[in-house]
Amino acid sequence: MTQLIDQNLLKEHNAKQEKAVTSDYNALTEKLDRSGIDIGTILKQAKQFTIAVPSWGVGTGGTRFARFPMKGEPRNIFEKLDDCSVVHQLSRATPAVSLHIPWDKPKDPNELHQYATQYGLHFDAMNSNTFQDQIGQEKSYKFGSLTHTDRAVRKQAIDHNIEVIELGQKLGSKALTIWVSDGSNFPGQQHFKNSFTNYLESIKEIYKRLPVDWNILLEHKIFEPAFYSTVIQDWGSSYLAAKEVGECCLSLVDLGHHAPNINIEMIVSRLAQFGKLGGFHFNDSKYGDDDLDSGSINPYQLFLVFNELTDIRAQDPSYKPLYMLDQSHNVTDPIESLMYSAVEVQRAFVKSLLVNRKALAHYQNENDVLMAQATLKEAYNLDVEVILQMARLQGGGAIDPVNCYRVSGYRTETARSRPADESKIGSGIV
Ligand code: PSV
Ligand code: MN
Repeated sequence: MTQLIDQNLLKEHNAKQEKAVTSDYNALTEKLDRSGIDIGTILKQAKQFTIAVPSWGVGTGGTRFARFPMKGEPRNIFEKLDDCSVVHQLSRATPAVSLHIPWDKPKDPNELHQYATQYGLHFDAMNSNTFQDQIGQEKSYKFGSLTHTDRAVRKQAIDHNIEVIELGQKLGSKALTIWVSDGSNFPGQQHFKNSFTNYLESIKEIYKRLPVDWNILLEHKIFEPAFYSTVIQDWGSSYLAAKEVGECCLSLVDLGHHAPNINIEMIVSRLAQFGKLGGFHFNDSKYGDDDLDSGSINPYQLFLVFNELTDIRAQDPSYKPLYMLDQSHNVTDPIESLMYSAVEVQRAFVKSLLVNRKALAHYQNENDVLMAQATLKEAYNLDVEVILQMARLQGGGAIDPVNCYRVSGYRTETARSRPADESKIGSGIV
C-alpha cells in the first residue's frame, strides 16, 4: 500500500500521545461502565465508520465573487487522489472518493482505478454535471437540462448521465447522484408541472440503463442558481420522483439544501420510514447553502440526524445510506478541513450510539418531556474524543490528524511540486 505520509513520522507522533490516550480511555471505560455501556462495542463501531470525500473538496473552493487558491492544491484527478489518500491515511475514516464528471473524467478508467487502489481507496457515488456548459458541448444548459423544454437538450443531459454510469461501472462505483440546478428566476418563466414531468421522464430514461446493483440518488436543493423556483427544490419533490421512478431510485439529503430552521432530522426519519433515504452530503450552514465544514455551526443538529439513523439501524442493522462530505473549503487547507470534518461526523455518529434508547422510549411514552430531551443531551454532552483517538490509533491513523499533517510538511512539498495553474484563479467552486 502506498502511503504519502512517512510511517515513522506517524509512529513518532502517536508515541508522544499514546500514554495519555490510554489513560483517558481507561477513565471513560469506567465512566461508561457505570451506565452499563461497553466501550469496546462503541469503539468497534467507531472503527467501522466511513464517509466518502468529494474529489472537488480537496481543491480550494470559492464563491461567485472570488476564489483564493492556496499553494500546492491539486491540478488533476491524480493529484486529487493523492490528497484524498492523505485524508484517509491520517483519519482512517475516508476510504472512498466521490467523483464529479466531467471535472474528473479520466482518459483511461483502468489507470484511475489502479491509482486509487494503490492507496486503498475506492469510488463512492458518481456525480453527473448538467449544471454548467462544457467546452464544445452542442446544446446549452442555460435554461435547464433534464427538465428543459427542448427534447434535444434533455436527451443530451440523459446521455451524459448514462455515460457517467458506464464510467462508474468501470471504476467500481454503485450509485449515481443527480443534482440539477434547473429552475427559474421569474414567476411565469417556467411551467411547474411540465418541468417536473420532463424531469420524471428523463430520470426514467436514465433508470432504464441502471445496473441491477446500483442506485440513483436524487439530490434536492431549495435554491441557487435558480432564485425563484427550482424543479427539485425539496425532499417532497425528491421523494415523489424517487417513488415514481422505481425501487432503486432514492433521495439524497444534503444538509445545506434546506430553508433555515428546517427540521432536517425529521426529513431523515420520514424518508427512511418509507425506504427512500439513500444518502447524505454532509456540510454545515448558517444562512443558506454555505457549504461550511460539517459540525462547525450546528453540531447538535448533526447529532440529531445520527440519532435518527441509529434509531433506524436499531431495527434494521443492515441499513446503510451513503455518507459523503460536500463542503467548499474557501479559507482553510482542504486536507485539514476534510480530516477535521470526517471526524466531526464520526463524533456525531458515536454520540448517537450512546443514547439510552430504552429510557428515551419510556420518557416519550410517558410524555416526560424534560427527561426525553435530557436523555438525548446526556449522550450529546459526553466527551467521546478519546474513542475517536483510539479508533485512529488502532486503525493505523494519527491520534491528532491535523497536527500530524502539519508536522509532515506535505503541503509545503506540494506547493513546490505543483506549480499554480493560473487559469484556475477566477470564481467558482472548484
Ligand atoms: C449542489 O449545490 C451540490 O450540493 C451538488 O451535490 C453538486 O454536485 C455539488 O454541490 C457541487 O459542488
Ligand atoms: Mn451536495
